[in-house]
Amino acid sequence: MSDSLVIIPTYNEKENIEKMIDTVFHLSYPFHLLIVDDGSPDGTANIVRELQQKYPDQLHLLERSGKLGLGTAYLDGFRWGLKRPENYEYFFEMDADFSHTPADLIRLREACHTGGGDVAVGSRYTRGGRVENWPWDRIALSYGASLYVRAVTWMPVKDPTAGFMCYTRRVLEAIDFSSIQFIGYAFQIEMKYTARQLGFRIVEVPITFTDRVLGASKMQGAIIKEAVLGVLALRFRSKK
Ligand SMILES: Nc1nc2c(ncn2[C@@H]2O[C@H](COP(=O)(O)OP(=O)(O)OP(=O)(O)O)[C@@H](O)[C@H]2O)c(=O)[nH]1
Ligand SMILES: [Mg+2]
Repeated sequence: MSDSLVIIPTYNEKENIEKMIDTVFHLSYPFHLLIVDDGSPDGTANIVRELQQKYPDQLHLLERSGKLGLGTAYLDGFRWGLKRPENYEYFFEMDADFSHTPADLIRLREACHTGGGDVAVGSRYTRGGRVENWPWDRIALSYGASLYVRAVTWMPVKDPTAGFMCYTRRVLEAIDFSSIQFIGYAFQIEMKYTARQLGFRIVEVPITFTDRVLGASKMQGAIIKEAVLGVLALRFRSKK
């Protein structure tokens, strides 16, 4: 049994997925894993299915028919996890590409379990946080985005686009998933913003974020556009 479910959305992550799964299951805390795969043409789901023989009770796979986006992958994962008999208390978001260090899951969990957080953010831009191996223009875009979000929403979170997260059950149960509209970076902002509006406490845990080494990025212009316009929409919505 475990009280913690780590959700990893995947799209063409065959170079990373096996090592990621093995790494998570060798951590000193017994996390469970749910991979949400969107019919990856490279066969990522087949690798997961084989590993389920090795980790039958801990490793789960949710398969969707096509590339439906990161936001709905997480929402489907949360819905799946909330109904499980394990009665998970902590739900984590993490990328498959090792940009997030799996051992930091333990620190995120602690920030909620003993640190008083309802939500914990693995933060690049809080004191002690870092970004490694990113070209300067990518850092500028990401850091600029965080300043923009804070200016528009006044949300006191230094890394509002972060995708390395721990949500407690009470937060996910309070959020109306059908009201969540965005799919990319804007999804990450919208979830934090919604949690905050519901009065939950968000704590930041400094992390070192590393650029992916293997596999291809799925970042697209449309995701950036959604975030720029979506943040304004969030603010406007909250004033109504
Ligand atoms: N299920 C699912 N997973 C996705 C989708 N898009 C991206 N992912 C996964 O989401 C995680 C983050 O995607 P990345 O491509 O690393 O995006 P990113 O971190 O914004 O971009 P990079 O920094 O360039 O890696 C990875 O585990 C991807 O495989 C999607 O549409 N569906
Ligand atoms: Mg990545």
